[in-house]
Amino acid sequence: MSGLEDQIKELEDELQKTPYNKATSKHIGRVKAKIAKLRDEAVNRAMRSGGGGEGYSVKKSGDATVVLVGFPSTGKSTLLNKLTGAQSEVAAYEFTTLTVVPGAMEYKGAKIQILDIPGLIAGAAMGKGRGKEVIGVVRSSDMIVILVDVFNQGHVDVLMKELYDAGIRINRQRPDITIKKTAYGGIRLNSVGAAGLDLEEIRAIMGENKLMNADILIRGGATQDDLIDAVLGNRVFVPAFIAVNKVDLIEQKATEAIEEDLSRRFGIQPIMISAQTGYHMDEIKEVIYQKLGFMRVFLKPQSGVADLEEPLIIRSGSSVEDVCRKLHRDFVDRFRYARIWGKQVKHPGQRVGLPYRLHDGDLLSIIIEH
Ligand SMILES: Nc1nc2c(ncn2[C@@H]2O[C@H](COP(=O)(O)OP(=O)(O)OP(=O)(O)O)[C@@H](O)[C@H]2O)c(=O)[nH]1
Ligand SMILES: [Mg+2]
Repeated sequence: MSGLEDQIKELEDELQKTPYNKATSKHIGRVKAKIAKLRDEAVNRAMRSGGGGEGYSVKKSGDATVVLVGFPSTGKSTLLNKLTGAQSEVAAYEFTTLTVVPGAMEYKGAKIQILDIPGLIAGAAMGKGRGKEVIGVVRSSDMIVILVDVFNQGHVDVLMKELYDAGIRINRQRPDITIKKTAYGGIRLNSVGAAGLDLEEIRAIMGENKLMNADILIRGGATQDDLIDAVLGNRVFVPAFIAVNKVDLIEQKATEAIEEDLSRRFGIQPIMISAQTGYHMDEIKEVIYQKLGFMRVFLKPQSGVADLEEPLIIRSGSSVEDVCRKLHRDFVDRFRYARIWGKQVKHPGQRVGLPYRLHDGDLLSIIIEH
């Protein structure tokens, strides 16, 4: 163990022993901020360290990228092959996959890229195993499938911790916290709704990060961890779900017990699958599709009738610009304006620009220069 890890361990032990209440909240805030800073330093150090160095480069393609995260031999490659028809090597020994293997899954008109990666192990966030390379790929994905097998449901806890340590926040909205450094005036707090933190706690956390003067705006409440995340930055917020593989190897009753335990402990309904037999493959595709969020947009040519048969499938929240990019690389440069018909427009045929965010079922006409 490095000195950094020892220090983190010591502080974590202290945190465990301290109950959170009004009297201890300031101290806890300070300890948490210390841990987060040390961990960031450890992760950065691991990321910078040499030895096999450059990390993986994967070309993103399709409408979204989903990454399969799990311990070695849980069946990531088997699952990738089943979902996409890719041919990632499968074997009964650990660390079969040593690089990133992409596959393409088409579902309900969406093209979803799925990435098979080397197995993750405890300590990955600090660079153990192929942690350094793997974490980079996970951070830049649009969704994470946390894969364990029926004999190792406890791996979910380890994987969650590794992801957290690597600055990856799962199934959460980014807290709405704005920090503006100032020249003087100390730490000042403004909040919309209850802040959830008192000024003393905030000062303790900011002070630990050498921030003595700043205006802080919290909308919709925040925890100490949220504030620490905001101070340190560099956090990614990614949706995820748990899949439990190899259910063909145990009895139905045992499967149900695992399902119940995981959904109770993590508040996420896991999906029980067998990548080998193909059990629940349509279900997992549907979960991926639903969780990523897609919508349909109908296109109407500048002169002509709309194609109401075949909608364009794009991520929910996409803008007119996103659609232009998808249709043709020139469209953004040659774009003049667009017209929208739909439930959310002010009037039928409303004129909009590139940043306009579309809604499910919108009818869109793009006017370009010729
Ligand atoms: N019975 C059963 N075996 C499975 C299932 N999925 C995978 N396996 C087996 O489990 C072993 C490991 O599968 P892989 O797909 O190589 O696992 P991996 O997660 O990619 O492993 P690494 O690349 O080493 O990280 C192989 O022997 C597979 O045949 C399943 O659903 N049921
Ligand atoms: Mg593999």
